[in-house]
Amino acid sequence: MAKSNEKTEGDTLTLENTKISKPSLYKVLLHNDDYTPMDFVVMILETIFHKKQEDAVSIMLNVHQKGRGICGVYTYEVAESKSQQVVESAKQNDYPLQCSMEPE
Ligand code: TYC
Repeated sequence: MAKSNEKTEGDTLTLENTKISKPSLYKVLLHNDDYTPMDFVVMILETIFHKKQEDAVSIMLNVHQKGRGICGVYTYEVAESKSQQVVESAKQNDYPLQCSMEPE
C-alpha cells in the first residue's frame, strides 16, 4: 500500500510514496509437558492472555491433549513479551512450561 502524500513547496519534509504496511502477526503457542499443573496453566492464560476462565480451561485441555495450542495472536513485540512472561513465571515456580511464537 502506498500513501499518496503531501509535498509542500519549500518544505524539507517530503513523504512521497511512503510505504505503509500492517504489522506482521505472530501466534503464541503453549506446549504440553508432564509436570506443570493444570491450574497453573489456566492461571497463566487468565492473567497473561486475559482469557475468561472457561476459555482458559478449554485452551489448557486442548494443549494437554494435542501437545500444543494457540493462546493468542499478537504483534511481534507483544507476542515476545507474553512468551517471556510465561516462561519467567513458570521458572519462578520450578515448572518446565514452554511457550513459543511463530508467524501467523
Ligand atoms: N499435562 C499437564 C498435566 O497433566 C498440564 C499441562 C497443560 C501442562 C498444558 C502444560 O501447556 C500445558 N499436569
